[in-house]
Order: sequence, then structure tokens, then C-alpha cells
Amino acid sequence: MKILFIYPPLGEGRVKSPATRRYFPWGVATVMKYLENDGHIIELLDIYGDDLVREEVESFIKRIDHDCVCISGFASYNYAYIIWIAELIKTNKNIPIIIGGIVADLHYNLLLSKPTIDICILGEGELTSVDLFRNWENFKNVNGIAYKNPDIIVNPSRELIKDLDSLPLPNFSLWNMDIYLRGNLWADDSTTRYSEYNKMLPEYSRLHPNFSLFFGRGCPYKCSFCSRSYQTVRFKSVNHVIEEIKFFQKEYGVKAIHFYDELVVFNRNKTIDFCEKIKDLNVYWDCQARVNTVDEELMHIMKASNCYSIGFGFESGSNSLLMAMNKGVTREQNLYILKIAGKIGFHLKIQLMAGYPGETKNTLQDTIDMMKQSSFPPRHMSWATPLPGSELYTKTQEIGLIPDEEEYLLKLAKYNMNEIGRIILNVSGLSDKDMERLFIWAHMSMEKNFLLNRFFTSNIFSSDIFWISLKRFLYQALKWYIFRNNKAVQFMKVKNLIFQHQND
Ligand code: B12
Ligand code: SF4
Repeated sequence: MKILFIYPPLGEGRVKSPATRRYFPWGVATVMKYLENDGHIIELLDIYGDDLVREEVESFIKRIDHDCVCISGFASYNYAYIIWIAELIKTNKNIPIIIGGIVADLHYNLLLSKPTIDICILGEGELTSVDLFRNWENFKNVNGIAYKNPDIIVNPSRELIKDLDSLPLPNFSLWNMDIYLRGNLWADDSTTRYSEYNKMLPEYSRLHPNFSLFFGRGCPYKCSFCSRSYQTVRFKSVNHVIEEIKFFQKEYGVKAIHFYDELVVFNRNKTIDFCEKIKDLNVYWDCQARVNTVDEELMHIMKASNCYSIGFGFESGSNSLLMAMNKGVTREQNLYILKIAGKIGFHLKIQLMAGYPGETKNTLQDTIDMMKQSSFPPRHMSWATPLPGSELYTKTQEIGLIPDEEEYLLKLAKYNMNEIGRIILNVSGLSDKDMERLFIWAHMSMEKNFLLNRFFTSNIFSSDIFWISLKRFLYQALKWYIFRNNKAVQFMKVKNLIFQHQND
């Protein structure tokens, strides 16, 4: 069969922005490779990677001559775009449309209620898609799919792939590797625009080209705000990952690797084994971790193996909120990480969340106080947004705050996690206005503390830190002033117009 795969953008799709960073979509790329190995002709329209605008997509779709189209939906945020493109395809050519990815998993009922969408692949797609195409004439016994006949039928689920080392490398020639190899990783965002922190990082040129990799699938934790796709945890072996890195070094001259799952440091012994082996490769790497899976000794070992940055979801400085989130860590554990990172000189990327149910000025104050101990400003503080598939989402639905799933998904497409005036749903229990005020106040307080901290600890006038911090602070203050005068939404619209090309 000649199959067209489509990888859509998140949300509404972007205006052209060559500066945007991209993460390689391993999941769908591996599915494509399985089908290719099974004898199919696979082509790709990578709207996300190539940053195509809708007119370009329309002109491409008019020319398709495929037997079938497979669309991947990385998150619920893709829903609106997928509906749009499915309609576009069916209007031009009446061929079967298959949806896979998390959006299919979570929203197959809605997707299949559309006349344009024929089949949804639920869960891992590699074995299921091969099985589906092998039984194309009669797929009613294919596990792991949902389809219409004419009602929606959901087949039994399929077992997960046990051995992740058995996954073949994707066919990279189908993807625009120039784009995926030039990611900014975590070496260039709000926390590293301070030259002092940049000093902790390798020179920019020594991190390029780089690539994103993953160590495992699934997560054993149960944070209530998170929409986990796999309950069980599986890892690639350390040796396998090392071989993959060697491949990218040899083929693409990769100098840095970004692990985008949280499992690299899940198992201490495995992490140490990995650090010992990656040390010899002369490649930089960064990853995400949980504060309960890292300690001082491990951070030393990681740093010595060229790990240049770790991302942590601290979420909050309030123990009561951390408990409500079922985060499984405490404020004290967050503080411990800040302390040892300061001691070792380890670069951290801290993510925070504001507006979780029960958030108040006091809980946000706890977060602000916790961040006072940090020599880094947070990477992001995002709105607590109920993600389909999460416990928070189910509870929000139960109390009637999401009366219509589709309407919510259409709103999500417009979502921007950091932007005031674009909040999708306020679940904090406070009024929108109060929560928005607190959000800005918390941002400003953290900036102020950071600025004061720098003021007293560095030779401010000889470095750019003071001036960058001051600029950031004034920016927050301006936002605050405008918001107080109820002009926040208009302000953000203007700001978006000015800065949209710098989106990351
Ligand atoms: C890595 C990752 C990222 C990476 C990007 C990865 C990428 N481009 O592919 C980064 C860090 C960029 C990222 C960002 C975000 N992410 Co994220 N991310 C993940 C994570 C941890 C792993 C995804 C992954 O690679 N999984 C492993 C692969 C193998 O699975 P997969 O991609 O789903 O693919 C398999 C199947 O779905 C299926 N399949 C997929 N496509 C297709 C297509 C067809 C046709 C078929 C047949 C099958 C098929 O087969 C694949 C192989 O088995 C997931 C959590 C998770 N466990 O899934 C969250 C997750 C997907 N992210 C999530 C979110 C919310 C986001 C953000 C929107 C967060 C934010 N607030 O901004 C941002 C988006 C920012 C942006 N501009 O891109 C949510 C989505 C929840 C939801 N209901 O929408 C998840 C589930 C995590 C969570 N916290 O709940 N993310
Ligand atoms: S937030 Fe991270 S640790 Fe928590 S359940 Fe999700 S993936 Fe796991």
C-alpha cells in the first residue's frame, strides 16, 4: 500500500518560524519504519517539523495519490487540527483515514463520530498497524483498534512491546533532519539567558548538532495532573542507548543528546552504568528527573559524565499542594536539590505550576520562598490545565467544569501555558481575576528576588546579569500595571504579534 503519514503541529499551527525548536517524534517514526519493513511505501507530510502554514498543507493535500492516510496526534492539543485536516483530505480524495497517538487513545469516541475518520489506533502503534494492514480486508479481529461498523467498536487492547531494544531505528531520510538536529535543547531558554549560568554550560557550538532520544516508555508515578499513556515502565538497555548515540555521532556528528523522557535516572545503578559508558563518548547530554531519584553523589557522577543540565518539575513549594497533586515528593526534597545543585554548580531547569485546586496566595508564597533558595529563575511557571487522561481532568469533569469535551479540546488548541489572558480553565477555586493577579504577582516576586539575589552576590555593573534581570523585572512590572488596568488581554495580543516569530 502507498501510505501517507501526517505529523501535525500542536494547537492551531504556527506561522512560519525557522527559529522554532523541534523534538524528533520517535513514536510515529518507529511505526512508519515497521510498515516500511512490512513492504509498504511510506511518505510523510511533516507539518510540525517543516512549519507549514495551512495554505501549503492545502496545496499538498490536493496532489495526494495515496491509498490511505495515517495521522499522528501527539497530544489532545492536536485534536482541532486533525479534524480540520481530515476534512480537507476527504474533500479532495475519499480514502481511509487512520488516527494514532495519544489523541486517538484519549478521544477515539469523538474522532470516530466524525464522518471523515475511519479507524483509531489505541496505544502502541507498531504491531497494531502492521496487523491492521495485513488484515485490511477484514480487520475486525485486529487488537488495539477502534472503528465504525456503523457504531463505534473497540477491540481488545494489544500487549505492549516488551523489548524496547528490538525497535528499529526510524528511516531518517523521510524526515528533515537538519531541523531536528539543530534543537536548542535546554541550553537556550529563560534560565540560561543569564551569562553567569551560561558559564556552567558548554559553549553553544559544542552542543550542535544535537538530537533527542528516549530511554524508556511509561512512568510508574501517578501525578494527578499528568496524562500518562503507559502504566507499565519499560527501558532500553544501557548498551543499546550507547550504540544509538554512537550511531548519531557517526552519521550526523551529534555533539549533544537530549533525553526527553524521565526514565534515565529512574534506576540509580542503571544511571551510574550509563554515566560510566557515555563518559567515553565525549558527548554532552541533558535529561529530566524527579527530585526523589537524584542525590548529591549521583549528580556529581552525572556532571562528570558531561550531563550539563537536569530538568525538574518542582511544581510547588507547598507541601499541601504537592500532596494534593500526588507528586510523591515534598518541598524539603525540592530544597535539597536546590542546595546540592548550588554546591556542585549544576545547571537546573525548574518547572512550576500555578493554579492547582487549592492554590492561594499563601501556597504561592511558599513557592516564591522556595525559589529564593535557587540561584536560577524558574524555567516556566505554567497554568494548571486539566489534561485529558489525567486525574485532574476526570475530577474537573465530575464537578461539571468541563461540560463538553469537544468544546474543551477546541479551546486547548488555542492554549498557551504561560500567557495571561489565554487561560483555558481556571481550576484553582479562586476567581479568574484573582488567580491571574496572583500569577503575575508570583512571577514578579520571583524576578524581584532573583534580581536582589544577583545584586548582592555579583559584581553587577560589570556583568550583563543585572541589566537582563532588570529588563525582565520591568517587563513583568509593565504586565502587572497593564493587567491592573484590565488591559492584559489586549497587551498579550500585541505582544504575541511582536514576538510570535520567536515562539519555542
Ligand atoms: C517526549 C514528550 C514531549 C516532547 C516532544 C515529543 C515529540 N515531539 O514527539 C516535548 C518535551 C517537546 C513535549 C512537549 C509537550 N508535551 Co509532552 N510528552 C512527551 C512524553 C513524555 C513522551 C512522548 C513519547 O515520545 N512517547 C513515546 C512514544 C513511543 O509514544 P507516542 O509518541 O505516543 O507514539 C506511540 C503511539 O502513540 C502510537 N502512535 C503515535 N502516532 C501514531 C500514528 C499512527 C498513524 C499510528 C498507527 C500510531 C501512532 O504509536 C507510537 C509508538 O508506539 C509524553 C508522555 C508519554 N508517556 O507519552 C508527554 C505528553 C505527550 N506531553 C504532553 C503535553 C501536554 C505536552 C505539552 C503540550 C506541554 C505543555 N504544557 O506545553 C508540550 C508541547 C510543547 C510543544 N510545543 O511541542 C502530554 C499530553 C497530554 C494530553 N492529553 O494532551 C503528555 C501525555 C504528558 C503529560 N504530562 O500528560 N512533550
Ligand atoms: S508528571 Fe512525570 S513523574 Fe509524574 S506521572 Fe507524569 S511523567 Fe510520571
